[in-house]
Amino acid sequence: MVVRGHRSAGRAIPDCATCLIYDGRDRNRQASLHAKWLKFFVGPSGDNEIPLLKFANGTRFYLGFDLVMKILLISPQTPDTFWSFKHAIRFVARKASMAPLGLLTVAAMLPPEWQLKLVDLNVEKLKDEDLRWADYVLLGAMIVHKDSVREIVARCAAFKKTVIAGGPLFTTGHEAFPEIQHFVLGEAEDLMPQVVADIKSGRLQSLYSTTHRPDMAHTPMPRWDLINFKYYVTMSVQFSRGCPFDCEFCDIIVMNGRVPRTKTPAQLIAELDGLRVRGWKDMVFIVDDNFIGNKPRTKALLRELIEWRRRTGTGIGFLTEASVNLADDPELCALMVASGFKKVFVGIETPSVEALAECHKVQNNNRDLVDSVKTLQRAGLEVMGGFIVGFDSDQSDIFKRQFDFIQRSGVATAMVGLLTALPQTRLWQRLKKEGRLEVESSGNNTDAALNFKPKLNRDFLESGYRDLVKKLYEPGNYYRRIRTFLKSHRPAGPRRPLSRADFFAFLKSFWVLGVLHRGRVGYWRLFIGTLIRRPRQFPHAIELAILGYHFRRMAKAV
Ligand code: B12
Ligand code: SF4
Repeated sequence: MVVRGHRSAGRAIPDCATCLIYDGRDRNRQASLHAKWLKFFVGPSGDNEIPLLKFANGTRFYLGFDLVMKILLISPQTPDTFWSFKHAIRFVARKASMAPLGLLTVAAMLPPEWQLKLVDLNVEKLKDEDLRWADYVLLGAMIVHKDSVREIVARCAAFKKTVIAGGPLFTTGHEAFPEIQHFVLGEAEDLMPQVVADIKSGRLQSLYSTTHRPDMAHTPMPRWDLINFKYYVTMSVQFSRGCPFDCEFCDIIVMNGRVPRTKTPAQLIAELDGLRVRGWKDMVFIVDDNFIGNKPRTKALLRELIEWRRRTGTGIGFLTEASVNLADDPELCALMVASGFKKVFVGIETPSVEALAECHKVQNNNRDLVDSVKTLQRAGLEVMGGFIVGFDSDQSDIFKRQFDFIQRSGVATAMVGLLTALPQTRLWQRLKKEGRLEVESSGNNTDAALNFKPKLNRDFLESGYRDLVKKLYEPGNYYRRIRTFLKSHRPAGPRRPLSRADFFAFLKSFWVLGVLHRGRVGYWRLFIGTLIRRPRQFPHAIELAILGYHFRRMAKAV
């Protein structure tokens, strides 16, 4: 019989899955291949195939078969921290804040005929039968998942399953996982064809990596079919990777580079449409490193998004991450708001100009940061902010300065973290050179644990950090911040229809925040005040109140 293969001196070379069936030299491999599903196919032969049938008109056909692999994709458990939103998620009866987009994207790079199953440990348990079923396990993780990763890998080992690991955790530190045999480091687009070929041939290499940054125009549409939307609060998509700035502590530029690369607007809109036709109506997080890294392309996308909204009448709203210079571009802000953006996460970091200079956050320096935040709020965007304490130049008054700064800005969702040296960043390299690097980062910059020797006294810094976080989320201060925000915020752009989940979350908040919780006075003041003075902002105010409940629970645990 003639099979598809690579022609060499008139015979098929056993370097692809098909031909391995005939490769009697490797008894083990042959036995395992018999246990797998096969996909047969007939097709017109190209130059590389040996024809099975030849018709009189010269058309030639070949018969081939491929292995249909069973791939288990696992997303590890995210610990409960500020970022897990665990206590807020309960209000909307969902299980996790976001779906694992990295794995969903990698899944789309596998042959479509392979059988895939995705287990996100944040929404379901990993069953023994899942592991038994799988031929290979694909694991995607960030640093904060370390512990969960070790547990998963141990379970895979017990079932003798081969693990292929990828994602930020491994890209920046795969050496810490000697128990894993196969890694895909960096962006997977250019590497997966080889990984797939090697899986088929049973000759997986231990390391796949490249310094080349793939063109995102070739990134496939995520495999939404692998997840159940009802478990998640937000869906995520990605338009660009990379950021033009060069902040010392940032590992994004280590992983994704400083030249922003984007998908085409048509590509992103197809992804959003994929979500829409599957019934998604809620928020979508555009998880770019910096959504405005390449402003002309962002504007081109936004113009098409506005048109897409008009055409489809979708109620989907957006949130994203961007640098603070967004505030300098009113046209960009207006386009974002008109296309349905409601929130933007901005790395505000610190009121200290010395610290901004130290970490090379040039875009934040030489401006009034509170004023920039207010500009964005007036444009119709809620600003969520990242703040950092623990810079070398920080003085003992930094906690008070941060507190006043955050309160004035009206940034309700203030993610305050201790400076963390993430692997391979410029900060990490500098501290290593200075002999100040102590332990690996836990990946969670809100756990009050420094991984380097600070200039300020360690205990002072760690306890000052804890006090700051507690004070920020203390009900009186938090509700005051929401009110400051509501005063500057001018709701604009398409209105998002309230879902059933929103409605139930409101009802639940009446009971939990308005009756049971000690911050009930602040809650009712916000509730009644907003209803009377700013009815359009009422749902937003209650949403923030619910988030505050989560932050307060986490602050207590810090
Ligand atoms: C969305 C997001 C989250 C979500 C995660 C939701 C989820 N289920 O995935 C939430 C909000 C929970 C989150 C939380 C945190 N996050 Co986060 N997050 C992101 C963000 C913005 C997008 C991730 C994403 O979907 N990217 C899009 C996909 C397509 O890209 P990707 O995941 O990198 O995948 C590509 C490759 O890595 C690779 N790949 C990925 N997985 C796999 C798997 C296999 C098998 C293979 C072969 C390849 C592969 O192929 C993909 C395509 O090229 C990234 C930044 C970014 N731009 O990536 C940060 C990022 C991943 N987060 C980060 C951090 C530090 C955190 C926090 C610890 C925050 C903090 N400062 O404390 C918390 C941790 C959670 C906690 N409870 O404490 C860091 C990770 C650093 C690291 N080296 O691990 C990043 C890179 C941002 C940063 N620099 O700070 N985060
Ligand atoms: S602006 Fe944000 S993504 Fe860009 S380098 Fe700085 S911290 Fe990293």
